Amino acid sequence: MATNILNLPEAEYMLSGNRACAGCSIGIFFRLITKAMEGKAVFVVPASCFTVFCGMYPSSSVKVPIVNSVFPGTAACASGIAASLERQGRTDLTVVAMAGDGGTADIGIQALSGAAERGANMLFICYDNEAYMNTGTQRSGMTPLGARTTTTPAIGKIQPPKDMPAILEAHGIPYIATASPGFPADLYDKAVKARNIRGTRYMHLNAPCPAGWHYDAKDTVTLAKMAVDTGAFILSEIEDGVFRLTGRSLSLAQTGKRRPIEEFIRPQGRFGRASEEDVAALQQWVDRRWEKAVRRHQD
Ligand SMILES: Cc1ncc(C[n+]2csc(CCOP(=O)(O)OP(=O)(O)O)c2C)c(N)n1
Ligand code: SF4
Ligand SMILES: [Mg+2]
Repeated sequence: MATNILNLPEAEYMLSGNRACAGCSIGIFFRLITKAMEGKAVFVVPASCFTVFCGMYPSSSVKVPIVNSVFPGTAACASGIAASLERQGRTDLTVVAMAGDGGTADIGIQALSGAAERGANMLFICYDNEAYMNTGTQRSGMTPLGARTTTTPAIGKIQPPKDMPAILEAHGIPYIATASPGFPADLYDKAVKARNIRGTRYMHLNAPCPAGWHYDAKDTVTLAKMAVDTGAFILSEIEDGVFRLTGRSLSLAQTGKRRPIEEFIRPQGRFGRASEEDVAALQQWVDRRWEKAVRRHQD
């Protein structure tokens, strides 16, 4: 039976009450990922909103072990834990490094690259809320073109974000996936698949953030869906080097019913000063990536 939100496992690994802002997407995908792991995982987490979400010892909002690592060393710490568990024959446990975009694409990138090159047996998940949110919304290497942050306050960021899945693909790892909290079954299925593969696996999650993107907390899922419907975020997998579109992105490629980027950015205050030209530049960037992804899927 295909996975849908009604037949997800019922066991919960999150407790009620955590320190995230109202409407934060972290709780949505962490809940799905822990269900996919059946709670049999050790999480390694650097400084980020996710650390705050989990709480400070001795209180916690989660039922799985969390190791807090130094900011640049998440993948190195996870590799060491994976090697130690392997030595002890604990093949039942998955090591999941989970970092923000700053902790993945900027500050954590050398440790991640080293671990991927060594083939460390771990799942690295980047939840991408597109800025350094925990410290007050500073620009990161993943902040999109035109988005205002506290360090790009006037006209917004003038560079497009890095392509992290492409960077990981260049390491030749066996599994890479992108996923969104707006499409929970797709996210859950990819986490299950990643769990069952050996070596370094990478997932990149779109992570809407009401506090930093400046939208109403009730609209997180709507915005997550809109990111995919406009092609600003593309759902895909790269398995043993073979790229394919998945879920909603695949059906959009088949129907040609992708929405204009304006519908995704207008509800967000961070794009509040975007001019017609800025919107056109962003649309062009989205179109180029979309067309490349559709061509790759068809190859
Ligand atoms: C080496 C180091 N530099 C800076 C910080 C301060 N710091 C803590 S959390 C954070 C932001 C993290 O951003 P990101 O990884 O995107 O996660 P998010 O907060 O957005 O969830 C920063 C800069 C730190 N703890 N350690
Ligand atoms: S700042 Fe954003 S990512 Fe961080 S807890 Fe608040 S809503 Fe979540
Ligand atoms: Mg971030």
